Amino acid sequence: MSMDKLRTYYFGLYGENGITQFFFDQLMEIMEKARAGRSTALKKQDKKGNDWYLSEKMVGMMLYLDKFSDNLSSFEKRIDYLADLGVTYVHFMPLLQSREGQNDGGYAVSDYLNVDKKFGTTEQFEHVVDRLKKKGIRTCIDFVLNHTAKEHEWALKSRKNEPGYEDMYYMFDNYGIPSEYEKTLTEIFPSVAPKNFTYYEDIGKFVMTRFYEFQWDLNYKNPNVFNRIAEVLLTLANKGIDIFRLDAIPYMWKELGTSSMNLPQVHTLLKMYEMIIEEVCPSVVFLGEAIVEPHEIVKYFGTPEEKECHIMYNASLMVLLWNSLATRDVRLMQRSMSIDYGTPKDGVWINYARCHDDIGWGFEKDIIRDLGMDPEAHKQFIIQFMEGKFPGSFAKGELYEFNPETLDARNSGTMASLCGLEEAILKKDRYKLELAVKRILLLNSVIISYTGIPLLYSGDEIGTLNWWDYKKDETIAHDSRWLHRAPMDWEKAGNRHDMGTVEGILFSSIREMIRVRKENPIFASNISSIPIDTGNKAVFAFHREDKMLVLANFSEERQVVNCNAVNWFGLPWELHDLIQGKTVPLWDNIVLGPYEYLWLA
Ligand code: OTU
Repeated sequence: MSMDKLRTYYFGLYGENGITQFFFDQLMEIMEKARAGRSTALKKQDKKGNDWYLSEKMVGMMLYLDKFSDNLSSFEKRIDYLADLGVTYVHFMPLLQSREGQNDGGYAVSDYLNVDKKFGTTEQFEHVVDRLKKKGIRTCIDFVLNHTAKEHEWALKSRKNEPGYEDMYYMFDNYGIPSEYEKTLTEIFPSVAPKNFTYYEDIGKFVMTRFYEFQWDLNYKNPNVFNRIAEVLLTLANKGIDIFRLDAIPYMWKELGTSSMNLPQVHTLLKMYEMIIEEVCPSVVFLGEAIVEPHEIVKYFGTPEEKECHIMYNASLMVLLWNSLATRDVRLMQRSMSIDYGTPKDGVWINYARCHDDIGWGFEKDIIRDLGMDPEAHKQFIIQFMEGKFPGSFAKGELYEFNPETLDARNSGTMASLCGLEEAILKKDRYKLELAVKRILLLNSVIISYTGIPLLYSGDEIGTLNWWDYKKDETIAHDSRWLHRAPMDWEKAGNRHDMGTVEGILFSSIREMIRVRKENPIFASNISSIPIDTGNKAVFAFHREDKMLVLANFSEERQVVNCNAVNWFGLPWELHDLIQGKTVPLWDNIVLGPYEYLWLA
């Protein structure tokens, strides 16, 4: 049944002709081979399906292997650390073989089928996946499918026009078509990698390079590319990977005269890949990476009948959390999060506060105007606040992709430094330190309790500060995202059970939130979070389908919430805070201390 559908989509995209038939037959063979190669253990896992990703037990951590533990063999010794925190899935940032020198943190893959030699061997990786699984931890890897390194075998052979490698990339003999494309394409890295094409003198060709020059965009208009990526995907899935993070999916299809982002054909490609995994390895899920407008992000879930990605990044919540901290005003978050973009019931959000990328300030402009503010002026405020330049700002960060003409920018920085920990330590200010710790915990309290999967960024659980040393390495000094890609400080991590240290307070408090979450089915991803207007602009509140009420004070002042504002289930006499264990009377005003959060049930 689903193969008929796959066929329809495939021929719909590539045309009803003999060539398409040839590649479709080839795809069937690829799938057949992968099915045969799937281990008994994985087949057993497949029988249980893939709804495991909806569980309240899901808690992720993303990490760069080299930053976290140098390599795969030393990683094994760190598995207990992850288990101690309560992590149930690990997202390995790009670990497949990437090009030498600059490689955008591994996002320039030169061999999809092997783990980067600097980390160890592919067999070692399979062993790690197995060890993790035995500890109840699933594996997620980055799958960079929009582009390859220019040194990838496919690219090298395409350069020489070898048979079987034609048209795998966007290559042009002159600047005619590229110049037409440039009219409507945006620049993704305007300052460090401007424009979207690169001219290579030795072959006399212009190649589409939307990201860095060394990242060549794959041409999905060619069914050969579709098939080869399918083959890679299934081969990796057979190594026991549970979650594929599909990188940069909005860019996968390009059309002249368009922005070549979020085009309908991208959705067709993703639907087909989903049908393929559903058929061959049904326990595997896709995490889609599309940091675009919320109404576009939601489309990447597909529909219940025709799924695309099972999990998507909740970029809006992330941006709004930082906005709320800076302004001490949660109204933009409350209103934006109340908009129903039509998330399907089995579409799950990844809730995160920081990741390896910059923070780009995509807000709902109409709501900002409605709140009486000017969207452009507000954006300038937040950019300067996060850089630490705005008077009174607690944050310490850097600009990313600053545009001197428009003054537009994104921001870099670690969670701790953006929350004020770096400033507090520099100024040796105990009060500031306390507030910074509270801010970090507050952000965690929302991402761990809000509907979706919480994803921690390695190092944030012990308050890692900005890594200014990246400026000393000339291969990365131009890219401020490295400010928040610090090596793990294992000495500091050693303090994680010592409540007299910042690391101890952060680690144990986050661990406790994770523990509570995992024990309580209220936190499953099919139970929605519904934001509530508390009447107090500093307090964010939401309920989880009447089963739980969460309150979070985004200011350093004591705040009072009128109990009638949260009277959503007939107001019981009192509720209990799942974290602090205290009883909160609901017949009276609710008082929250500075940055306090309550998980009331
Ligand atoms: C992703 O990000 C990765 O997260 C980055 O680390 C990579 O550099 C990049 O792809 C290239 O592989 O533009 O600023 O909507 O947000 O794909 C980051 C998707 C990016 C983009 C995203 C991209």
